[in-house]
Amino acid sequence: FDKVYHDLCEEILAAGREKDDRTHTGTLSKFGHQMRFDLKEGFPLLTTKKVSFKLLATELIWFIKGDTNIRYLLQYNNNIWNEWAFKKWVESADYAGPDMTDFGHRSLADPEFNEQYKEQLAKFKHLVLTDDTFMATYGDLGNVYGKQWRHFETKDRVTDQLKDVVENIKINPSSRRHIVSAWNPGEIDTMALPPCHTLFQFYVQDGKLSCQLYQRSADVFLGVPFNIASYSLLTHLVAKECGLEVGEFIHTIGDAHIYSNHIDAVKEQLTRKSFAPPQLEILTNKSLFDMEYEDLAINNYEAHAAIKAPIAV
Ligand code: THF
Repeated sequence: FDKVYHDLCEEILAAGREKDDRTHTGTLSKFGHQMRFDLKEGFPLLTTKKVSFKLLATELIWFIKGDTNIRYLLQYNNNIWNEWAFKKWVESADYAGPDMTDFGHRSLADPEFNEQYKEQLAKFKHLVLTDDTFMATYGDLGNVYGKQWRHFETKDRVTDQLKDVVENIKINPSSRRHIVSAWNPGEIDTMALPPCHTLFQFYVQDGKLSCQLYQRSADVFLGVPFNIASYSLLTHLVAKECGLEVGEFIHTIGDAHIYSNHIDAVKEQLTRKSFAPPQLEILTNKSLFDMEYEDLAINNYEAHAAIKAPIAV
């Protein structure tokens, strides 16, 4: 599994083109790439750096619940969506603290500012966790994944795409329409961040469920290891719900990029030798829709140390 990922990194390092981006961090980028992971061979959690199963599993369960508020994530000490909620807060009229404009870049460049930023972020997290009114307004990321998967709004109806797709896999497995789209053109401007993993499709053959994701934009060092494991976990959960075995996870990417400040980290990772992949264990017979993090376990996960790198905001 690691090799498939390393090949993508190597291709981008060797042939990626320099490209400016929304965050003005600078990237090396390749357009159009596909990776395949046979889920019968184990669970694709990378072993050449430690990837936190807890963080990606709690994020996936948060999507499945249809939740878009970061309070749930914070309750699991999961901070991966903080920056986007924090940005809405510090840009709002209710915010009265020190100026946080461009906090992503400034916190890296200016140690004194970084202290202020950490203090404001800690206050923000505390409010989201303890103040229900504050949480409802500023903990919410808008119409992001959870909303679109479970309550996709069109002119005169609301569609529970995930429930429908699960029902349809059971009733008509050979259908070519097992699709969930997070891309809702009418609501893009109401999201903290337009969805990076845009659309996914399930496919059933020989009693095995496969899943293909189309991801429009992929942060190869920080995001992609999460995305691979997250959609593989989703495939396992949906397969179990539908009484199927798992097949493949196919990851198709549009703009696959390595941020300029991740290049050394990627090179370090590429020198490492992989271990055998771990296994996923689902500890319950609960429905997919009632699943909690505590119902999942990763066994025999042997991995090299985590590698820290800054997130581009
Ligand atoms: N924005 C950017 N620039 N990259 C992304 O990957 C990304 N996401 C989500 C939304 N916006 C994005 C958020 N997902 C980490 C991992 C996934 C994220 C955000 C951050 C991250 O920093 N991971 C660290 C560990 C962090 C920790 O321990 O708290 C890591 O080393 O893996 C892609 O969907």
